[in-house]
Amino acid sequence: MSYVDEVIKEVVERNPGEPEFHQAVKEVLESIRVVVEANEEQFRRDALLERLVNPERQIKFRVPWIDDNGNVHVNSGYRVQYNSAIGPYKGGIRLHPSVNFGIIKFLGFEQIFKNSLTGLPIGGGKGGSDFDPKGKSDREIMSFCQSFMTELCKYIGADTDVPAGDIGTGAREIGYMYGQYKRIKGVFEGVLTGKGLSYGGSLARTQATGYGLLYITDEMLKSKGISIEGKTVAVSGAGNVAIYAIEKAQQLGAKVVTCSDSNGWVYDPDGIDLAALKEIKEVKRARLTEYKNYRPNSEYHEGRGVWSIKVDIALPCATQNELHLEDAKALVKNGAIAVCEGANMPTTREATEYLMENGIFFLPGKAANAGGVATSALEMSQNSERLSWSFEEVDSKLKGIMVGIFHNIDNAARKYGFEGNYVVGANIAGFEKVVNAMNAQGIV
Ligand code: NDP
Ligand code: 2IT
Repeated sequence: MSYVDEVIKEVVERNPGEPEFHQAVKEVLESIRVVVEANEEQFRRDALLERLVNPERQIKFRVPWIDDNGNVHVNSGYRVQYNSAIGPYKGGIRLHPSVNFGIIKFLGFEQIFKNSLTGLPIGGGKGGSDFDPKGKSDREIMSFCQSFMTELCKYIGADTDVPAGDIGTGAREIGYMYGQYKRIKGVFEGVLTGKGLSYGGSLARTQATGYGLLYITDEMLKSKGISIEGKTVAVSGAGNVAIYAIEKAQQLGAKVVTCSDSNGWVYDPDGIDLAALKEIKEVKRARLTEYKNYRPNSEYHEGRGVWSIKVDIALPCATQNELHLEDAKALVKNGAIAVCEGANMPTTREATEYLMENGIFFLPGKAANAGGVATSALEMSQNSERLSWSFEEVDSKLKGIMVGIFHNIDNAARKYGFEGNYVVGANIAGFEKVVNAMNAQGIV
């Protein structure tokens, strides 16, 4: 059995019941097979792949908190410090009832290669809790966040591990967590990113993932001689990534006709009304059923279906495994040209293969959504020098990074004979820097 297959087998056997983690490891290791085979003797000797797939450290802790009626609840908190070869652990905190070690490990593993692709000095990590923020009052959110940070603060720091937002964690949660960290540790340092602008946050971090997704999509299309202007776009999700993906797509002259949340989806043939969407989601924290009150011509559908609309470009921006084989078939049938992942691993393996086999340009999340963490790294730089850069400065750096990522993964794919396969290109390009650093630092 080849070294890659041996390690995949071991990961599946040793991590039972964690299908998302298996999926992420399989995709990466199979993509880098050509590099591993060229160095098989040395990699085996140094157990390079075993060290890559086993997190440096994983922490699970109890999070007790009190609701508004005085009832005590206990959730689980997680932090996986995956790989620090190229910098301090960096990655978001997900608050969602589905969170378990398998989910956090899949996200942390992806984060290693994504962070490497940014070209900035950040290692890979991820954290979260099975706490469900939906329907909770501000005070309950604060109670949870303070308890979560009371334990997490023992393991993080500006030079060791720097968490940020992800599903269920936005500016409000980061604020409460930051306040508690500062109170316990007594230091004002850049220990979290995605902070508010008045206490060390970076301009453009809120927009960064969505904007970055459009910058790299635009660059990829340009490389094929295609303009994004006038194209029709389907977006899934209605959170941080989706909203700012829609905003930048509209600024670039595209028409976005869908968005979704976990209950249903909206089709607005005239183009999504972004001000209405922001008010529903960012101000009222309400459901998408409200969208019709603002736009009587739009349709609201319960359940799945966002990929059934005829569009040129699909941007999945909600969650993992949300774009299935049947969705890929519908997109191909409807003449789509590109699928670019704003979320982490939103496209199933079978759907990804079907899309690429049918000539769809496919940008994987670890390249396409890297703008968020890249801008987090820029926030860390600003915190270190105790300065704040202008929106234009951060945004132009973000754009440069996304354009750079596209050419880096495009070149890596070509170099190894997989021209146009950006999954292979992203995994190899991300891996090469990490492996180089791991080799230089010895068996640790
Ligand atoms: P938000 O919490 O702001 O929004 C998530 C959106 O996705 C909501 O509309 C939510 O609907 C929907 N959603 C979440 N879980 C599910 C589910 N199981 N089924 C259907 N819909 C779901 O999160 P973000 O926008 O920050 O994150 C979205 C994706 O982007 C995630 O995969 C995240 O890991 C990834 N990402 C985020 C970055 C960031 O900077 N925030 C950076 C890079 C990637 P509902 O409200 O009903 O739950
Ligand atoms: O998946 C991701 O890259 C994020 N949730 C952002 C992580 C970060 O540290 O900004």
